[in-house]
Amino acid sequence: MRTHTACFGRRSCLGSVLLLGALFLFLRGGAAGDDRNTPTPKNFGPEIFKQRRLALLDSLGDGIAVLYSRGTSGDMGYRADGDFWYLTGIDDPGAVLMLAPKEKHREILFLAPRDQEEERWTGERAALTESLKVALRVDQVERTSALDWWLVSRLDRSRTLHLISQPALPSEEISPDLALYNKVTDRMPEVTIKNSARILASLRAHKSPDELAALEQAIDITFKGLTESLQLMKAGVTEFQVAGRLEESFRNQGAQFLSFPSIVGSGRHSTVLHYEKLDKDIASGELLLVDCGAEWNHYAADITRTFPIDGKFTEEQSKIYDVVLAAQKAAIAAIKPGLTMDSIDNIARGVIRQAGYADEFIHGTSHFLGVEVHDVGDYWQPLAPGMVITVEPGIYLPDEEIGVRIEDDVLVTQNGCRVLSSQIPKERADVENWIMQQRR
Ligand SMILES: [Mn+2]
Repeated sequence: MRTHTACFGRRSCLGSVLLLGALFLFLRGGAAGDDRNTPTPKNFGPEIFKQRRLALLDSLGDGIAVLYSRGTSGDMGYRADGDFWYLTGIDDPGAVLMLAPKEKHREILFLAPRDQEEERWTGERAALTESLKVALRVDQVERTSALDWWLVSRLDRSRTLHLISQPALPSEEISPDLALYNKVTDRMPEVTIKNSARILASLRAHKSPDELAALEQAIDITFKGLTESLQLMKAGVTEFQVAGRLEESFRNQGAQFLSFPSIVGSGRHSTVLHYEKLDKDIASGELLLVDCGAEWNHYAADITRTFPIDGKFTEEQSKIYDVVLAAQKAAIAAIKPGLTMDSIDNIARGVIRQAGYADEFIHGTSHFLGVEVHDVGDYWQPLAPGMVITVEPGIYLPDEEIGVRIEDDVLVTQNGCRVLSSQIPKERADVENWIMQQRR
């Protein structure tokens, strides 16, 4: 599953977040917002990314790894993909990282060439200077035009090319690192390609305290956004208006990006899993399902709550809600190191099956969460402390226009787990109170 990172706002012309911008944040060690409601951004300093690269270098042992920034350009500029951002912390289009554990220059960052015409639109790009090298904590910075030379001259000594990005599916386009490796092995048959993607995935799956703090901030912003959107959530309002209030709140709190496009579905739409049209007027008596998440410093929250539009769940809605909540709680209660994603799913599914709704729970219970909303991680390996997953069972009854999903973000700890989103009400009475308080 790929993450789709949505963003706010509109920008009419070329949008590239410049390396200079990223450096600026590095050097300031976190920019303070001037709005009193804005939590102080805690952007990671370059040392955190350095440590991640060192951990990867240690695990690779020898050989060479090349990683391309495979981000997306949107309204808010260029955003690196999860792997590249995790290792470098920079959002710079065209950047390439080379890691070579046994070489003198173990970490080289290649940046796209400068273009004076382009820079008049998008701003000045960094020059290759000693201070840039120091600011990025790498051994060398080069232009991408030098990549061939650095690679070939090193392949004389190290004959292994490590694939560290997640392999693409057969139907997807081949990744640029593997495309490069294939060209190399066509020309240098003595070189071999080794799949080392699990190493990076495993590093990313184990969250450090800094990462957990960012994730908790993202969750808290999401909670406040939901609270604010409740003020607007009533019959006659259109789904996209609720989404608008929600996302405006995220942005006012300093979250520039969404974890994914918000899902705000009322009535029958509450039963559509990835409902994105949001064009329906919300009617009295309906349920409203909101699945959303703010992103904070590249970490994505992912929360779902289901609300009764009139402020009180009907008897029928309550019946379904209670089954989903019981399933979610049973799954969370079981989470501890050693358990697999599959067994968590079985526990939630068991509760729903017993209530007679086995066929109405039509998706999986959990996914990994982190830099991407569907984060990397091994779905068949036992869970370990530091991993963060979602728990999100649901029941969908289109004919009754009842869709209920309840989703929390959960950290696996030494002895069990901790719900990172425990401040967000989910007991039926608490949800009703939450709505009532916002509508006073
Ligand atoms: Mn989710």
